[in-house]
Amino acid sequence: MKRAVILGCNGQVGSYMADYLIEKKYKVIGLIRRSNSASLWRLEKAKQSKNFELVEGDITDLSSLVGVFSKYRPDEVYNFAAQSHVATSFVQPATTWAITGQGGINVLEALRLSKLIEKTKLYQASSSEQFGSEFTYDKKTKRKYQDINTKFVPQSPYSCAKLAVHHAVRVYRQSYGLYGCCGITFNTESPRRGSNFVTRKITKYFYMLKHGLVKDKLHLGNLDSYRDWGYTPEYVVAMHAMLQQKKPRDYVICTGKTHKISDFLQEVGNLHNIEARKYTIIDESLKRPSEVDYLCGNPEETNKLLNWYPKVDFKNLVKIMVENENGLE
Ligand code: G4F
Repeated sequence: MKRAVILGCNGQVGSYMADYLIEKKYKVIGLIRRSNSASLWRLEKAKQSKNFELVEGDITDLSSLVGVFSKYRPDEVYNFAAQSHVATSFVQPATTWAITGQGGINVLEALRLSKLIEKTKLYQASSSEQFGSEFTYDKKTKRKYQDINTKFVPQSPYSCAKLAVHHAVRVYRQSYGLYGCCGITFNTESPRRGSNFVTRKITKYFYMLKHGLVKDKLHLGNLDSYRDWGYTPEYVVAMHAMLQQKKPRDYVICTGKTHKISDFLQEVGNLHNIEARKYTIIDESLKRPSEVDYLCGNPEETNKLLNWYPKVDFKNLVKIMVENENGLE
């Protein structure tokens, strides 16, 4: 039985990865921080499996990682642990660095110190935020996109931290023979998304409005940025597939389609039969000091290399999120 350790397993992506690996007959060890507010609602399904175990640990604490890796000697480690909210990273840059940046370095060092660097495969969650405002322009198709060859010009403390770990994975691959892959993931959404991210914030608000649970208007920031939104349960399939290839390398995980935040808002309104914009206020304080205006991945290479083709399109994604919204969390 293969063993996998998931760092950040009670977050959105980590929880879907836990479900997927359990289905694939892995023994799954999920690392969670000891905290009074540790939220486990996303792990309801995983917790029913006898092959799922939760252990206490923290990626900011190197010795706790060494302890877990030495005890379980995993075949695969998936690192989703992060302070992953971009706007928060402007307010708490040092905390973001400690968790998202130093935490990622700790994962690499813990593998090395546990003498697993050549045995255990590592998936590192990189981010399309690392591109900042850069894109590649294809003159023939007149398409603007980001892929593995697009330059990284990070624009937030969060993406600086992510990029540092992205490069560190390459360094450990070259220097110590690590099988490590970075999945440069574009916005990944689902009903398990945290409600401080814009998609869930919108679906939750309109659920509450419909049920008479909210009277105020919905406060949002910039509605004009473009995001390439995909469905998380499909994305974890690509992440796992990366670790099953002959050689390690980095990939982008995306749909190749992009929409404005205002499109998402409108589509949620359509599904509720209301004009969503009427219930919305633009709140300047929610705009970021530096905004990434346009993200649209080019999935072609990943499609071919991993034989991975996501099926849930934008409209379906919004529908899934609206239909599964319960106003909680
Ligand atoms: O939902 P968001 O907060 O996601 P963002 O910043 O694109 O980051 C997400 O995707 C990244 C991958 O591309 C991940 F690395 C990262 O960890 C995270 O998962 O914001 C999306 C857009 C932004 O342009 C933001 O300015 O929505 C805009 N927005 C407008 N009003 C808002 C709001 N975002 C949030 N969170 N809250 C608002 O009220």
